[in-house]
Amino acid sequence: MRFLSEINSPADLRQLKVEDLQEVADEVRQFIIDTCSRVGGHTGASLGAVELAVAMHYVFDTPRDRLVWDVGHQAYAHKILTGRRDQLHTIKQYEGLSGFLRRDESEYDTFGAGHASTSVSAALGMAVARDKKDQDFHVCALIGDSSLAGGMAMEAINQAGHLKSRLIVLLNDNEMSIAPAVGALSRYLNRIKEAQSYQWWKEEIGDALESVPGIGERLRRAAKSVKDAIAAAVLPGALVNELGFKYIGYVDGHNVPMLVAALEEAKKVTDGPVIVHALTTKGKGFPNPEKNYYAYHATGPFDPKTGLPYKSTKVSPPTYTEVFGRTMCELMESDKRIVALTAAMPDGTGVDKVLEKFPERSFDVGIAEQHAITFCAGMACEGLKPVAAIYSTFLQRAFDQVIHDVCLQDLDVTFAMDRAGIVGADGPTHHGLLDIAYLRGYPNIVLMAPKDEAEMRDMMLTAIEHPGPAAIRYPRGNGMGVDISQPPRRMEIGKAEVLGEGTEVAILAYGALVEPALGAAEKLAASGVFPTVVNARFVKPLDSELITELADSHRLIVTAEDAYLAGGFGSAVMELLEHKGLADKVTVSRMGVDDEIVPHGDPKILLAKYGLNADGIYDRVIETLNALDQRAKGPTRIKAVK
Ligand SMILES: Cc1ncc(C[n+]2csc(CCOP(=O)(O)OP(=O)(O)O)c2C)c(N)n1
Repeated sequence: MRFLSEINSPADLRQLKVEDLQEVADEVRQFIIDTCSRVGGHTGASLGAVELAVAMHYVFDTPRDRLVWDVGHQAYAHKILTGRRDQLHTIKQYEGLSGFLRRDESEYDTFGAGHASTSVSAALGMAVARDKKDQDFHVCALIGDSSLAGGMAMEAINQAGHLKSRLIVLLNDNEMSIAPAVGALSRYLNRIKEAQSYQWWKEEIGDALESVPGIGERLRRAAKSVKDAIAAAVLPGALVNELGFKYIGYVDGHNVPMLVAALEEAKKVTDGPVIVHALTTKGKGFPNPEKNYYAYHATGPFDPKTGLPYKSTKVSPPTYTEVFGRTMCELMESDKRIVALTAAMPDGTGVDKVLEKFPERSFDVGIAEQHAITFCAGMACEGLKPVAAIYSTFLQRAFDQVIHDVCLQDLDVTFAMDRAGIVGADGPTHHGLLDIAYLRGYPNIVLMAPKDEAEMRDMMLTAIEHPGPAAIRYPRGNGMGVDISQPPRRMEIGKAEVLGEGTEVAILAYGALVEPALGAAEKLAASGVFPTVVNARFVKPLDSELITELADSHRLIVTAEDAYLAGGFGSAVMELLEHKGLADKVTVSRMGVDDEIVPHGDPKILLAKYGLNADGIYDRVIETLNALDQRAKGPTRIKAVK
């Protein structure tokens, strides 16, 4: 590494000559490949943005100038250039670097990210604050073409044009989301690329860009004439015209000198927002001859020479996501009213299989969770049965649409919330810990969580056949390996399942916590405690008859969930007991995630940290029983086995 080993901050980068920057980018790219081949990560997304990161840190006086990255998954080069090179191998691991951006990780991470389409709003806020405080620095938002189509980004563009704030938006256009980009905006960007007049501009001006000085003026003139030409010819009412943005582009997003020249021009625009349109290739330089940018977006460890993933010999049960896709296909076969939705996560949710099999009855709406839900509501008004497969964390975006557009009108929409619970490496922006709390407060929604993949199939049928709103939450990763060959069966809504009858203690587990509860029960038996174990299945409606009986016949109820305790399943049980006047009759001990932000890392480590495994439940039962005995002034009866 001729340059990179000496670059410990962007200030070091800025000492170099423009001619050297392409080599710096090559070294950064190689560093990402070497590191991600060992530890995995958002490899392809980051490889596509290497030159953008180099050019931005060269042109802007970071951290004084503010760079705001959208999502942050593509920012590995930014991390490398901002003093985190030697920690990159810890990325996404417990106590290592975050896979996204965090203000508390670096002063160069001006805005925390993980969810898409936030950068332009945040950057506009910074630009407005700068102007109000009479300060003078640049603000540049970097956003991908798919994130630009997200509702928030569009709203921000709208306001930026209106305010005429000095703001730079660098568009990283690779025609990809995680899957190929969808939507009219994507088509619109393609039209810019295809515009004849623009090709002329590119040829005419492209070469000149590399020869300093004097580029700036020509580029600006050219950009203006191109803007006018495109606006007149192909872009009625679009971004560069009606919305008040200046347009510079398009630029080869892998040519650092060209990017530097374009960003230098953008810096000179003082009377309003400007968009620099860079064309990039996702996965640029990934060492796999098979061009599969979709697969490169994020990778596990791979062979750095061939780019091929290291194959695991372990045979694992199908993931919940796979079971969802397969079951949707079965159910859609027999009920023509069912339609499937994803918001830019076809493979992540299993809707990719449905899109293949039923292209007319399934939709990828892009990064547009809010629209997705109201779109579902509209279809439900006309008698269809939409199933929206959206990660628990991303459905947070559409909270009001779930309530106002679906639940309030009692519409028949099913929410399939993948990645519920602690997701692991993606961390705090992606944990699905809130869905119980944010959905449980509404009167008419049915909420459920399966103990395994067979029960998930039954729940899918149950939710879809239920004529109102219903939601299923299920975890990231593999199922339990149970038999799923039987057709799904309809379940009785609000009925829990008693898995083992015992005395004194009842463990009520929700969804993914059922298995650890059974593990804890086995361990407790060895200590002479024989708990009743219940698979709660539903948090709304709760099985109030069973829980009332348990409160009557047991001394302690332990609830377990992989969610925030506040407003969660355990809270629902306590509310029920209070409502029934049984709050004093039985002690309730709730297990879940307490009032703190859960970091990123291996789910096993994180679940253990919060006691959400068999050992943790075992410990809680023993501790609470002993505390109850002590309170009753009896001797400590049970010694914990370690
Ligand atoms: C609100 C939200 N929905 C979905 C995602 C999942 N997601 C992460 S990156 C990504 C694709 C982003 O595409 P683009 O903005 O074009 O950037 P690229 O990865 O192509 O560089 C998606 C859908 C997210 N992070 N946030």
